[in-house]
Amino acid sequence: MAFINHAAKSIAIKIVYYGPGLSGKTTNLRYIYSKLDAGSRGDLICLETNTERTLFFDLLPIKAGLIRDYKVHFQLLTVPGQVFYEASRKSVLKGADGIIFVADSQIPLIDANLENFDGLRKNLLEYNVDLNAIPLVFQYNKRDLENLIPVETFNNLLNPRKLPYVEASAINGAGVLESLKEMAKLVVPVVREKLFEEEREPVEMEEKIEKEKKKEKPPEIKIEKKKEVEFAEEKKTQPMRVTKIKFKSSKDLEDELEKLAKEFTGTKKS
Ligand SMILES: Nc1nc2c(ncn2[C@@H]2O[C@H](COP(=O)(O)OP(=O)(O)OP(=O)(O)O)[C@@H](O)[C@H]2O)c(=O)[nH]1
Ligand SMILES: [Mg+2]
Repeated sequence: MAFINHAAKSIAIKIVYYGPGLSGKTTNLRYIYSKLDAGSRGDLICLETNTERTLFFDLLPIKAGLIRDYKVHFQLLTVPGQVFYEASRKSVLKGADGIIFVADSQIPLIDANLENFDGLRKNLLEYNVDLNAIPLVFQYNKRDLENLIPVETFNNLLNPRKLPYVEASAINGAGVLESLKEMAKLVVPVVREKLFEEEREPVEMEEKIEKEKKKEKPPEIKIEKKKEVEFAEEKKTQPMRVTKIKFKSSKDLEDELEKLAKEFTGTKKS
């Protein structure tokens, strides 16, 4: 569930990049980082092993316009894809508002994709979240390589509900921003409804008036136009600044993630 701070008028939407090991999740975040100006994003936080593989997660906070007069921040997170990091993978999923499933398109990896996707379903269920009920976008990555799983096969196996999917080559940036935009299209209306419809419940009269208004014209998603999930794309590549934080144990992960979300939206724990 998105984190809202009424005092600071800000909302943090948590998007998790999930997928098997080495499918290109971290590469997505690095590309997004490189294309945003410093004012539109925070530092990239990466926890990698010395082989550059994600140990716990990568995190990138970015600004993305407004919902009503609330500033919207997306927190982009990756999970570690390697099989033995199941506990961390599950922790990172806690409170996710949307999932971008980064699949590896290479034919030998078909089972790895399916197993990982099944793991996603199970891990979400442990938080009582149904995979069918959460905003989900598929990214079929590494389309620049040869010997690829056809898109149709991917869709038959992973995406029978015909959700948005993007063919990508994250290493070249192709499809990366598109995947994020597809996610924003799905997740922003859901978050908006959850946060503001619930809040309006006690004010019956106001609600009725709102409903009447809605009948007349379709609901507007009020997002600042120039930043509307365009994420202020920059031409020149930004120098990479990566923050590394230390953990005592993977048990601290959930607390740390929550703390980072609050700090970014202007609330510090008192
Ligand atoms: N050819 C090709 N290589 C890619 C693409 N995307 C990522 N890679 C490469 O795949 C390797 C793994 O990429 P990462 O982004 O680290 O993968 P990951 O999903 O974060 O991996 P884990 O954190 O270990 O789960 C790196 O060598 C990338 O350069 C792509 O679109 N095409
Ligand atoms: Mg990674």
